[in-house]
Amino acid sequence: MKNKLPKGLYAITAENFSNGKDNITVVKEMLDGGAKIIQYREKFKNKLEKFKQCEIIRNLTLDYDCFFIVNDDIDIALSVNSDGVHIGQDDLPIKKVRKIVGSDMVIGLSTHSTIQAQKAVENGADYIGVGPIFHTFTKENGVQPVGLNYLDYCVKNIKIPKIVIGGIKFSNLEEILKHHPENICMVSEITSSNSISETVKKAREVIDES
Ligand code: 3NM
Repeated sequence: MKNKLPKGLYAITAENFSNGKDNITVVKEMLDGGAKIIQYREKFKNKLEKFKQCEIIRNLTLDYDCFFIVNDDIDIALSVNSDGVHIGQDDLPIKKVRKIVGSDMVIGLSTHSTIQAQKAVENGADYIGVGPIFHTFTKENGVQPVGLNYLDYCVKNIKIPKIVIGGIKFSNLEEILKHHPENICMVSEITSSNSISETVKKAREVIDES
């Protein structure tokens, strides 16, 4: 049966922005704070290192009933049996990814324009990333902010779940929530906070109450 992405806060690892904590520690703290979706995103480790971390995280997320998504590495996603895989515009086309992962695994695609969002739906993505809404230091290749107009377009026209991302902080969260997207992602606001579990808890409260 097809996996179903929960609504609400979508948490992502970012070891470089985690005050020296490794991904496993970060994930444990996110789970303690009640995270219900965690994406493993890691751009600086080799395949074996990533696989080993994902194996551990898969088991932790199962214990906590948390949806687990692997970024970029379809082979790792399959080998640890994650709930989903997230890919970008320069990765394999969605239809090819679907053939590889089968019908049950959730496939998410980052989008940065209306055309990309429409194509994602046509090609069978299960959700799209919508961003970066604001300026972000966390994404390496520095895509320019798309702004709130793009979010507004997606909310009105794109029927699959939208994960809003990029420069989202507690200071601009209310503005994002006014658009009622299914999911919201705050990366560095969570990973670089003093208490990741407390920050996840607070973010969930604000998002779930909206
Ligand atoms: N993807 P922060 S922006 C991983 O727009 C990622 O597709 C983006 O990090 C996209 O919350 C981004 O720290 C980084 O700004 C977001």
